[in-house]
Amino acid sequence: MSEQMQTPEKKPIVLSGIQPSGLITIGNYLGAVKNWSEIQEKYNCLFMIANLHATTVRQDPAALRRNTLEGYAMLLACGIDPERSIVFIQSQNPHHAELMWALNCFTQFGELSRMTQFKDKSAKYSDNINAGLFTYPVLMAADILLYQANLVPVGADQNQHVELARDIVKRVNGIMGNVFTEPECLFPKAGAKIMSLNDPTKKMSKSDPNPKGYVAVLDPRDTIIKKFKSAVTDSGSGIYRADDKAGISNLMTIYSAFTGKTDEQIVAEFEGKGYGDFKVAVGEVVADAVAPVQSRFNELMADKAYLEKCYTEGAEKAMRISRRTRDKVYKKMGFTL
Ligand code: ATP
Ligand code: LTN
Repeated sequence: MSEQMQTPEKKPIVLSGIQPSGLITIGNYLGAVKNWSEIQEKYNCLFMIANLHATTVRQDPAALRRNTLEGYAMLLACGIDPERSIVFIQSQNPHHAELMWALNCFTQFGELSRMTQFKDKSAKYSDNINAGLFTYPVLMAADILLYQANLVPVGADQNQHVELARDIVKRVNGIMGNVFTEPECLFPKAGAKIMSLNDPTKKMSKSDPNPKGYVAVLDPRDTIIKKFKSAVTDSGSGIYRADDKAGISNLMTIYSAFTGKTDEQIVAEFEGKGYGDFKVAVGEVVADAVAPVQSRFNELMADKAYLEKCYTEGAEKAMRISRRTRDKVYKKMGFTL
């Protein structure tokens, strides 16, 4: 545990973030945000809207501003409590970009070239392979290391980025002495990787241009059920998990994550039933689970002054902690402060 964060109780420090690159999906919810709200008692938590990360892909500024506010409201609607956790918007704390510059100088070109997300996104956005897309993991390392986070609750797709942050810590600590805490991933028990509904070999992604691939937490009930009904599955029958049943396996993961039922219980429940029955059941369970989140979200969006107060205070609290790390590193590097 770092001696740098003076908190009332010495609980481990948690930091995570989500990009405002679209509407939060049930993949983000199960892989990350639901878990965040559940661990607030146990840890000293910081959660942020990673809007700097979002611009590695071209964004419309008005849409980014709206998605940032909606993303923030969504974190609170999902149960993150701004009194217990520090909830802030990344661009409101300049220390992130400042520490990133220092860490850039301790990160190798070869390491960044190996990042799967960089390879995927540069294939997907081949007309805009910008330097930000390449150094994205360095900014993510800065996010984590600024707060001396011990744990980073993310979906499985972010493991490689957290591993890189650990490598940066070892390198910098080796050169400058003990400046950073080495972080570890914290994966949810169920739902660390939810796949797309129209291609179960691909991860569900909120920036998927085809909205049939994802279910947004804010999708209306009938849209949710319709999307599950048209989810791509194989031509076989029977509800059970198997390698050649990626679609059904993904639906089982979703059903299990929302109901807490095990695979055996699900198999028994749907014995003798068809894919159609199962898809409707999954849709209903998901729609029921997100309904209270949707109403809380609508209440929050109707009170912009409250949201502004929360994110302004969140940024102040975040900066009070991150300034210590930024100053320490800048001094050690020989930068005049
Ligand atoms: P984008 O489509 O813009 O890349 P995304 O949907 O992948 O966005 P992020 O903002 O990159 O979402 O991720 C936020 C959090 O959600 C991360 O912790 C990530 O691991 C988790 N996450 C994203 N997609 C999934 C998924 N399909 N299953 C489980 N967790 C996920
Ligand atoms: N890259 C992450 C979002 C993110 C993040 C972070 C997660 C940005 N900064 C710091 C954990 C810790 C993603 O989910 N794609």
